[in-house]
Amino acid sequence: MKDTLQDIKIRASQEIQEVLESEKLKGIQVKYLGKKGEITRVLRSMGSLSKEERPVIGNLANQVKEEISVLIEERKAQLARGEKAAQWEKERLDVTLPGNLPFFGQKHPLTLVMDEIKEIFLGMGFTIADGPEIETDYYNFEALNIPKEHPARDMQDSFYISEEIVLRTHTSPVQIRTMEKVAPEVPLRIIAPGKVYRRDDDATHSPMFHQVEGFAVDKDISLGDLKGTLLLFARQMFGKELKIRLRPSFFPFTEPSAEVDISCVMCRGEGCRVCGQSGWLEVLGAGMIHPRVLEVSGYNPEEVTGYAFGMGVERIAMLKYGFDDLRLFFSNDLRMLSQF
Ligand code: 2NM
Repeated sequence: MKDTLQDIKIRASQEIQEVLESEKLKGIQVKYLGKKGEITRVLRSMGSLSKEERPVIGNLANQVKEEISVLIEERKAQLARGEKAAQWEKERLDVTLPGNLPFFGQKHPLTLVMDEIKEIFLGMGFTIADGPEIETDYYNFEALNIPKEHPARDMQDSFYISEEIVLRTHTSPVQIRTMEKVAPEVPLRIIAPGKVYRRDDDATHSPMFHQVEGFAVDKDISLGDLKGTLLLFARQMFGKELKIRLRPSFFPFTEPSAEVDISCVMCRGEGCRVCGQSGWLEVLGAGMIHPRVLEVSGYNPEEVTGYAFGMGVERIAMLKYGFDDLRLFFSNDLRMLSQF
């Protein structure tokens, strides 16, 4: 029996060492130490032993049982350490790896041009103002000296919400609202960028488009101030060498009024397809603010004067980026958008 116990001890310790998964240790424990295990079987068969041998074999059996138990516990702990390490290795987080860069998108070309225009005027001391896109007839037309019979007031040309409420057709109402708030304080230098709405829809007209209008009010503001300001703007926007010219025109809210041309950005004034061989591109409308507009806004036209100008952002962007169809700006085509 001694030999049997020795043999059990040797086989058990060998099996325990060879086991690679802690799960399988349970099977070994049952096989040797369980109720029907090998040690138990030896203890049960001790009836055949002599009185003297019984305690000797009993002690030895308990000793072997204890030893196997200890070996199992040790091996269990050893395997658990290894399994934990393997788990950690599998889930290891390497914080030095480069991250996954998310898709950021980029600014729309109209936003880029709008930002650039704002930046230029901010640099010249202008402040940015905004106002509602849904306007009253008064701010959109009446205060701007646009008479009842003017074609802009026709349902064919403007989007009406009701008889008195209209989608603004220009950002000029922002200028009126600003003057009303500030008058009679001077000087005043404001630009009003934003969306405007007109009932037009073709390759060069969209029912929604963007404008930046600006104005200055002070004592002794002259047409020369206007021309100098617009020349500085045009040169920062399109190039140092360029020239501008003012041609007589008409707007109800300015007197005198002018169309402002810049020398062609494609041919530098030589004449080409873009400028229709004239060497000039029309990019702005401008003029001296009509005395009646100053008056309804709270200024005394005997004491102060002002200039005002307005430009279509889409037109500027088309010239800057060489677009020939304005609908490209609004078609959400990533082949175009991803180039900016
Ligand atoms: C233009 C052309 C000329 C303009 C006038 C005013 C106001 F409110 F001060 F009278 N704001 N903007 C103006 C003048 C706009 O756009 C082509």
